Amino acid sequence: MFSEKLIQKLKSAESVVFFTGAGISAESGVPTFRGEDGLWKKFKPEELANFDAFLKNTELVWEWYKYRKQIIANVQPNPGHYAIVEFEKIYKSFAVITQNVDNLHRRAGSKNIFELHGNIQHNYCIKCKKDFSDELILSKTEIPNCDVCGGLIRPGVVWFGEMLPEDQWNGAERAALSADLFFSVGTSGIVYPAASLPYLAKRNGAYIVEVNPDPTPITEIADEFLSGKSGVILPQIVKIILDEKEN
Ligand code: BJW
Ligand code: ZN
Repeated sequence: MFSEKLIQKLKSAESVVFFTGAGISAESGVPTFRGEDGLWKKFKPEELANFDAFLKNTELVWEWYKYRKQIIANVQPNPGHYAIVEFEKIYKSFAVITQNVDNLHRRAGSKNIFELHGNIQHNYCIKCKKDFSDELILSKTEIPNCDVCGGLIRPGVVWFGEMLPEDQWNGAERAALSADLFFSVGTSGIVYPAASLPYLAKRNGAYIVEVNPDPTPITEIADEFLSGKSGVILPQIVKIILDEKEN
């Protein structure tokens, strides 16, 4: 079912990286951004996930985030997230680089995580940067404002046109550069600079394995394309590693 080459790579790899997108959380019940189930009220993510949209349509953008905060608070990590936790126990050098803001990798038990697009549980004032809890945000029906300076409170995520958190990006780049086995899982690979990481890893000699039900631009450079759901495929790969260890 899996190629000899992949089994060989799983045996010999010293540094493993998982690069994940919304698809890894789809089986938990978190909608993806693009594709058939991906649209919220017919808005494209590009229309809502930017600072101008937030200033112009604050209520609408907050409605979208509150809707997603509620979903995320009520779902659980799935077998794909848990399989990635197992990888971290097996390989000494290991990192999860995620574009997701849903915290499900951490809740599953992954430790070395780089969050490129922030975290939806984080909220902060756009003027004085004070942090606010979800409890407070979700208890209000009106647009949330800062109790210190009156500024608008925004979700602590990265929107289009905004820089990625420097420490997270630098860590992710370092991990991608050092990877000899790089998994790209559940991402459409169209949002940059995140989508540049598989190419960077490839240029530096990593073996690229993509897991996705559908091909993406990353498929072109992938050494293996494993077509299917991550919650099904990743536990099968973990089983292979554990079986090989026993023999
Ligand atoms: C499954 C599955 C299952 C389903 N199992 N798989 C032109 C060229 C290059 C770049 C640009 C450009 N014009 C503008 C840019 C820059 C822009 C960009 O990339 N735009 C492109 C769209 C063209 N990028 C930025 O602006 C970034 N910042 C930046 O570049 O800073 C420098 C700068 C500063 C100032 C001015 C200009 C530049 C920031 C990007 C921020 C992205 N933010 C979002 C929202 C985060 C907050 C939130 O969650 O609300 O991040 S957008 C959204 O897309 C979110 C995601 O992390 C991101 C990626 O989506 P992802 O995860 O790939 O999800 P989907 O839905 O697209 O795909 C799901 C996949 O799963 C599919 O393939 C399915 O098949 C698969 N799947 N079920 C496995 N069971
Ligand atoms: Zn403030």
